[in-house]
Amino acid sequence: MKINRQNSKFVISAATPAAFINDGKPQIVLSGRSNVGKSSLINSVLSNGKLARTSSAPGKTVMVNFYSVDNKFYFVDLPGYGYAKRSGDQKKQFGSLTDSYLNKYGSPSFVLQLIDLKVGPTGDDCMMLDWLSASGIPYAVVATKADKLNKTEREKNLKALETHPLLCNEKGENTVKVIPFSALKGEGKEEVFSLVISHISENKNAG
Ligand SMILES: Nc1nc2c(ncn2[C@@H]2O[C@H](COP(=O)(O)OP(=O)(O)OP(=O)(O)O)[C@@H](O)[C@H]2O)c(=O)[nH]1
Ligand SMILES: [Mg+2]
Repeated sequence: MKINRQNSKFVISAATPAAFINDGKPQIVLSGRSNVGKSSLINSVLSNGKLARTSSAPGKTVMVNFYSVDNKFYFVDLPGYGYAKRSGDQKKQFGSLTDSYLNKYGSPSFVLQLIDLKVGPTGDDCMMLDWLSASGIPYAVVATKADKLNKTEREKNLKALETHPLLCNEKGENTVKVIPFSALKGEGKEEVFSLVISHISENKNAG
């Protein structure tokens, strides 16, 4: 499938489930804690530095943002979880918006679950991984900010992630793809894009 990444645009910031897009086109979802690099991944993979708003202050993405890629699929940027400075009410609101999208009113086709390679999976990340494995939605893990680690740390943390019980079967064999990624260096962006395209193409054939 030929996709022109240059032809991508922001479509809508959904603050309520009524504003979610449900037009049958595949929706590739970015999930992960605040500041893990979800918006940066969208910009990097689409080679469009300004498309998704990023910030060193966590909690930038507070609504469900839809980006159309060449009119063929959407990137869906979910609000990050685990941001302590939000008020209780805000946390509930963001949590419920994400919950509405994933569980009820959204149309997730494929989830890219982002985990900071240096930090490793947090409690919230594990909850998401647990939920994903039960959801039936296909997903992969993207290990972000790989540029922050030296070679030894990187190998060690990648291995720990790939052998994490939530990413393995009962035999301890890895079952969920883990892609090392750096928005800063551009590492992994073609692999992530290929994965997205192959998912979309497969579904086209199936449907
Ligand atoms: N070193 C490094 N920094 C990165 C990378 N990706 C993102 N960052 C930085 O991490 C910070 C957060 O990035 P965002 O892309 O805004 O993170 P987010 O997951 O969208 O955050 P929320 O919108 O708050 O949920 C920014 O300061 C980015 O510049 C990376 O690959 N390497
Ligand atoms: Mg963001």
